[in-house]
Amino acid sequence: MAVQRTFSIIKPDATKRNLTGQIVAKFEEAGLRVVASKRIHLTKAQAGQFYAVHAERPFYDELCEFMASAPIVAQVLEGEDAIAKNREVMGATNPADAAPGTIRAEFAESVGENSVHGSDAPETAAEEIAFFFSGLELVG
Ligand code: 3AN
Repeated sequence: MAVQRTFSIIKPDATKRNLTGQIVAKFEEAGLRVVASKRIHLTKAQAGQFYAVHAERPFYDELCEFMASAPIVAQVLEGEDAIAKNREVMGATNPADAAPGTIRAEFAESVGENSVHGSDAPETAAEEIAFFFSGLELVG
């Protein structure tokens, strides 16, 4: 399996509870390296643009409101099989279903406020990285 890059967000529920370091430690323990990172406070419109793929879902408005409710930490993670590895470390979307030791099992508050986002495929990883980071920020 080749070295890949994936995109990650540490969500508002986690930044508010000062869990950024503990979540980054989970990535690093899994062999993922943070090659770009920025803490930003999205507007609701920016959150809506990022999650446009979910625009028809019933939770879309709530999701955009939540993502704009406090700062997030947007990151690019690099490693062997990084996309799948990150999804594994994150755990299932609903923390009630997340495997023990995963980020969502340990930290997520609900299916909506679930502490982290991670790209689900190489195409979305490339799009999501480009949404948040310019070429100059990706020399890592
Ligand atoms: P994942 O983030 O695990 O890939 P998706 O892509 O199905 O999950 O959902 C994107 C985001 O939408 C989730 N991380 C979560 O914050 C939110 N979400 C998903 N399902 C629900 C739901 N039933 N109610 C509220 N928010 C949800």
